[in-house]
Amino acid sequence: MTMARSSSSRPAVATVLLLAVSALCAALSSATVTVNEPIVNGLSWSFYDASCPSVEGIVRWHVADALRSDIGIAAGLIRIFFHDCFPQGCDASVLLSGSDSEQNLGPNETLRPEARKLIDDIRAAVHAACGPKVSCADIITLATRDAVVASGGPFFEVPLGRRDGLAPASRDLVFTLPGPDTDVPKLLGKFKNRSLDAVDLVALSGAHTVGRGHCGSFNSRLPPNADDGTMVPSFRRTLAAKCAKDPNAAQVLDVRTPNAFDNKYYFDLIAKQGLFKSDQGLMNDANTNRTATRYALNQAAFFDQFSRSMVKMSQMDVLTGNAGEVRFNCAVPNARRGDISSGQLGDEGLAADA
Ligand code: HEM
Ligand SMILES: *[C@@H]1O[C@H](CO)[C@@H](O)[C@H](O)[C@H]1NC(C)=O
Ligand SMILES: *[C@@H]1O[C@H](CO)[C@@H](O)[C@H](O)[C@H]1NC(C)=O
Ligand SMILES: CC(=O)N[C@H]1CO[C@H](CO)[C@@H](O)[C@@H]1O
Repeated sequence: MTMARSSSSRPAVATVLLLAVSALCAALSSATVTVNEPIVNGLSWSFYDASCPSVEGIVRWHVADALRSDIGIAAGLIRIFFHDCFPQGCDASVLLSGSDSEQNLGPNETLRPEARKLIDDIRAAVHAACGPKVSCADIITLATRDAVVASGGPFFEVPLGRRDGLAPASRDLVFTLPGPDTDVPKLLGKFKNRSLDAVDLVALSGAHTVGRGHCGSFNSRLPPNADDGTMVPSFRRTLAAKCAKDPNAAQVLDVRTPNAFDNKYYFDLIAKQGLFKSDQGLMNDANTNRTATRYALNQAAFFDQFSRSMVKMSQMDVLTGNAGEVRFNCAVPNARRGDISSGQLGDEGLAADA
């Protein structure tokens, strides 16, 4: 009896332990995606190992701290990354202020100022620790990755070594960004023009699992004569009432889990609760609907492709080596720093050098 018990309970304990350990490993490893694609010349997986080994820790700490008081900043960072990279490459040009700023152009309007400020605050902390070695473009990239992780999404390494652009993107380039009413054939064309394919489009659109949109971005779908059957009636009614009451109202992009980085966005699409035409369209086009359905059924597949597509996008038209510069203030090209009042200078990098 005793023998039988001990011989059966030992393996039982071992089995339970093993299951617990493997469940833990699965939980940890399912959220870590290894992207081993070749990277572009000039970027490196270990770029700051010697010149600023603390950079990743500093960025992670600041992102976690900011998200504790406002989870919406995660969405703000992720969108800034897209709006930086897509028009003219990941060069932090989206952060530049001034009369020719990208921020003065249509797609700009609702980039969150809190997220922009966080990026420059992180820049100040990193420059204080290492001197002005780390570019604003790399800080956007790292902070975006960390925002994805902090919201429940996958961890993936990002190659580093980007340099900051000297000037904002032109109006024409900023307007290569897709709008919320863009149909899927046009979306595919715009993405293809940036070397992103249909799978990248479906996976990257999954970033709309966090954040918000404003009535102006989806009200073209709401009038009765615009009802094309692609939005479930109860959702239409809710949105129409909301925007009638306040035309500047905000609506979460993912009605199921608005602040969690997960695959529920694709459930929304299956339920005809995608907010933008560009979202819902993915479920109705033969080039994208199988992939979108697959991500609804398999979060790990979504996380895997999202990580790959983000690493791909993070390398678009990057400036490396001696091209561009490392900005002392993410909002101002170094050459223009003398022209503006000293009150606007974010000089911590210089102070750290002195
Ligand atoms: C596929 C084409 C895309 C279109 C048409 C699109 C369009 C939009 C629009 C219109 C908004 C809301 C703006 C507003 O009304 O305030 C928005 C928000 C957002 N977009 Fe996209 N987007 C696209 C792709 C992406 C990609 C690739 C990413 C990142 C990988 C992204 C990340 C976000 C995030 C996180 C938000 C929420 C921002 C916040 O809450 O502050 N989007 N997008
Ligand atoms: C394609 O990209 C180039 C630059 O990369 C840009 O000048 C052009 O306007 C883009 N075309 C479209 C249709 O987005
Ligand atoms: C995808 O869309 C095509 C064309 O609209 C349709 O025939 C097909 O049934 C859809 N497939 C899925 C999995 O939704
Ligand atoms: C905040 C901001 O800069 N908004 C501007 C965005 O772009 C439109 C026109 O494209 C301007 O009217 C806004 O002032």
